[in-house]
Amino acid sequence: MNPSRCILLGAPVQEGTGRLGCDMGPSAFRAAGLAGALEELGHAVTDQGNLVPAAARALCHPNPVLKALPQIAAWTETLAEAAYRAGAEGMPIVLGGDHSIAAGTLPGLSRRAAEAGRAFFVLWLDAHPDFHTLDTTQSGNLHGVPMAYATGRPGFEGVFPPLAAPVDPRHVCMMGIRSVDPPERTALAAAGVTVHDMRAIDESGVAMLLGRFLRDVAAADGMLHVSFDVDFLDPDIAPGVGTTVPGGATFREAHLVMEMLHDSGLVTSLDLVELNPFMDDRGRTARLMVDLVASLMGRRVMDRPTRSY
Ligand code: HAR
Ligand code: MN
Ligand code: MN
Ligand code: MN
Repeated sequence: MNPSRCILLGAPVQEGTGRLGCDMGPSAFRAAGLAGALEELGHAVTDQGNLVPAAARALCHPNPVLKALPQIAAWTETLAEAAYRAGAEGMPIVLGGDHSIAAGTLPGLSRRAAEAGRAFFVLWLDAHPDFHTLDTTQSGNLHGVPMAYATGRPGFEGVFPPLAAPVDPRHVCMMGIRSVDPPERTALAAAGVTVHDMRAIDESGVAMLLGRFLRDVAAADGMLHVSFDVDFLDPDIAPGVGTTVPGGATFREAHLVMEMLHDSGLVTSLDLVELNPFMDDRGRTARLMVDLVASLMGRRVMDRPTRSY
């Protein structure tokens, strides 16, 4: 990967979860030295600070459990526009905030790709597929819906902004999945999303599964967005997250994913989401996330010939 211009965008969103604390995520990424780590690797960094959401307007929906719908809809609009603009200036790195921010970043960046005439691919690193619609969510936490919205599943009309360029679900690869609700499971299969659950990782290893996806992205000359939810990682190494699910990616599995992404040269944008500094152990999770981003952006143990996938 050539030196990039990294555009840091803070998205202090916490209303998409059932608990407080993710609004401190952008500060924790900064305190853990994200910008310095990128600069050390030769990248130029512009930190645009934290975004401020558009004014929320009253919204009604028949599902009574939905939480903070007006606030998340307002953030979605703001984030889509900000990600779209940043995509013209360099590589957007969006610092969440909970995963509801992907309801803004994915549409903004897929619109950017569509205007460039490029296919848009998403690598979704998460314990959860976040594939609920506003009608199927039982928790009402809107960090559980962004992928359903961004791929154009019905039921978001009149609530979230219309999609300029829905993400093709067949261009989405999920890894690390280990907590799926029944309506999500059915819908993922019907939509043709590639889901590598933890069992698939156990059986085949991340290198084989990711290599296959990266070859597809390269063959289509696609743009690749990585949406990295902290709970992709095993909670033993990454406790700073609200929704811990046992049996996640190990330290080396996660670094290998990042190292392969770097070598592919395909990544054009990144979300870092669900970091909850209130749950963290003296900044340990924030520092691990910064180290993983460094691997994605070119930090390596030994020089080696660049591999293409
Ligand atoms: N599927 C569950 C729900 O909808 C849990 C969603 C949890 N989401 C995140 N992001 N932590 O991946 O409530
Ligand atoms: Mn998520
Ligand atoms: Mn998750
Ligand atoms: Mn295609």
